[in-house]
Amino acid sequence: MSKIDWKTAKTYEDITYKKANGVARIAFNRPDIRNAFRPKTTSELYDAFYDAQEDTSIGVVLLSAEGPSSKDGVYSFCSGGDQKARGHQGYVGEDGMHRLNILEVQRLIRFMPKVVIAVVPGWAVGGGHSLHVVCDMTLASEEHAIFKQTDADVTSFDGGYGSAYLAKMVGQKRAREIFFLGRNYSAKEAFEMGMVNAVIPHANLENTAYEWAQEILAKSPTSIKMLKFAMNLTDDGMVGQQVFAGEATRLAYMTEEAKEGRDAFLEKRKPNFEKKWLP
Ligand code: S0N
Repeated sequence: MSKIDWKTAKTYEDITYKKANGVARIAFNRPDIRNAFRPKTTSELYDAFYDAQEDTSIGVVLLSAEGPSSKDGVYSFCSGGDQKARGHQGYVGEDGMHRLNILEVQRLIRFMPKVVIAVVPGWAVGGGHSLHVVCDMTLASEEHAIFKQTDADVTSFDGGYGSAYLAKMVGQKRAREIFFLGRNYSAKEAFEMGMVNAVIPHANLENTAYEWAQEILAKSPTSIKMLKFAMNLTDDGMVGQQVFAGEATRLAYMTEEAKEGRDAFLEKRKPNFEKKWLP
């Protein structure tokens, strides 16, 4: 495959953000501290993901990471919350406020009408592990990806998608093992557990993710969106129903009935729906 023609979409301090041929690539860029996130990082992530959601030319988002570390050559995806940015009430932003906004990033990934693929070149740890869990799919470096949950080591734990949804993915016993023991798992072990879609030789990781994205982009956008929301629905309760039903309403808006309902109101007359009660 020829080199991907990534174009910088916006410049940030803690992440990089690029686009090419319908694909957005958002990448952590703090490799010397294993791509840990501070409140600034999560604000930037939210901004970039929101841009990708709103950009109608984008159908797939890759969440990845720059690296390796300039200090020791180690690759990482993300090591979760920056422990140096942690105060008494949580992670402290530059404005001195304590913020928990990685959960807003998780919700944007979960509810955006586009496919998000975690591209894991190295360590996926703590809140970084939870992020890969909440993405629609995960591709992992055969040589360098390591999956690990340290939430219970540092008393900074994800009781939402990171744990409870992981249990639906890999099973209750495995999820409890991952969180209660905090061991390292290779890409192959993560694949066998069902939390990784494919294990890819490191040199081909990014190109493979881009190829997967191109395959998805060839599908019907409405089908992909409705399928994502349908698969989310049963785990997301009333919010899942709201997101799915919103799209049903959008489809209903496109019918003759909807046009008639709107026009009748505006023209102050009774609507004529032609009584077509389809089976
Ligand atoms: C990633 C690990 C396993 C890598 O080990 P390795 O290769 O031996 O490297 P180290 O020598 O340990 O690290 C290299 C340098 O990187 C720094 N560093 C690494 N991780 C972090 C980090 N998370 N924060 C700050 N610095 C980090 C090291 O200090 C070292 O720096 P130097 O060279 O200067 O010594 C290993 O590093 C590791 O275990 N890291 C910690 C992982 C961790 O515990 N993360 C936090 C887990 N919790 C969360 O992420 C919660 C997320 C969250 O925010 C949240 C979730 C749910 C609800 C609310 C919230 C919320 O917002 O609060």
